[in-house]
Amino acid sequence: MQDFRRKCTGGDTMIGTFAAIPHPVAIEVTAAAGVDFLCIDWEHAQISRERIEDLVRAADVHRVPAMVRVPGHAPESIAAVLDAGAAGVLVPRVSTAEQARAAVQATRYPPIGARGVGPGRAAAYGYRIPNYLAEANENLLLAIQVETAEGLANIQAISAVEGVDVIFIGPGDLSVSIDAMGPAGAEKLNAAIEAIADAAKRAGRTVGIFRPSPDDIGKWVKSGINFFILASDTMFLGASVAAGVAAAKENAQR
Ligand code: 3PY
Ligand code: MG
Repeated sequence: MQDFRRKCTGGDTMIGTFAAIPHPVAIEVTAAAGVDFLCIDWEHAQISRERIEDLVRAADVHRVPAMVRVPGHAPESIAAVLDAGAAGVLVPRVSTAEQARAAVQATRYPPIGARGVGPGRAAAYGYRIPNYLAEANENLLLAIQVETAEGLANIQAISAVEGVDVIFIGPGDLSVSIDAMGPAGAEKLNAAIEAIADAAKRAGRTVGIFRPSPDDIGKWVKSGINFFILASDTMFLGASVAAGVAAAKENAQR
């Protein structure tokens, strides 16, 4: 668990998935299935703040790092999930270096950042504050999403911000923002992804991306991307039910 950040920034290929089902059972099933990490999706799933702590706790049972995608840039949201014991944060829609610096400030304790100290679950409810303080800046992963035309334009300045570990590409939002949706936009979208990955790598950042399916992971590894969020628990559930029902119906015709 403690080596999550070291692995992500050290070049290991990391395969995680989004957790969108707000129940500890779904977290346990996913964690037991062999993912390298989980990313609880507070941006796009209906998960309450209190429930996030229970989901992190369920991942901890399996010793699988659980980071959280926060709903925006508010330092209070970042502090809340880190205090709950999250292994890191994924901050969506970062489009300027200033926003990237604000994410660093909210994630890191002084002297690097300005995160407030509190007796949350991460610090054993106060009993381990000194120990947590000594390790947090070293262990917590900060990933920021570049997924807008403005972020693409500012990628060099964003990548240069010290304290950011992972530049994570959101192809869905990016395709909408740069008008590169569907098969017709594939070439433009791929060029934008490559441009972001190149700039981030040159600045020494780890590069991550969301992929809805495992089919092209190898292609992106060759482009220097090593941090993947593969689909989500809801997507895996839907695909698996659809495939099972289709196979049963086909079998029933024989
Ligand atoms: C996107 O594709 O926009 C994402 O945010 C994926 O995580
Ligand atoms: Mg997005």
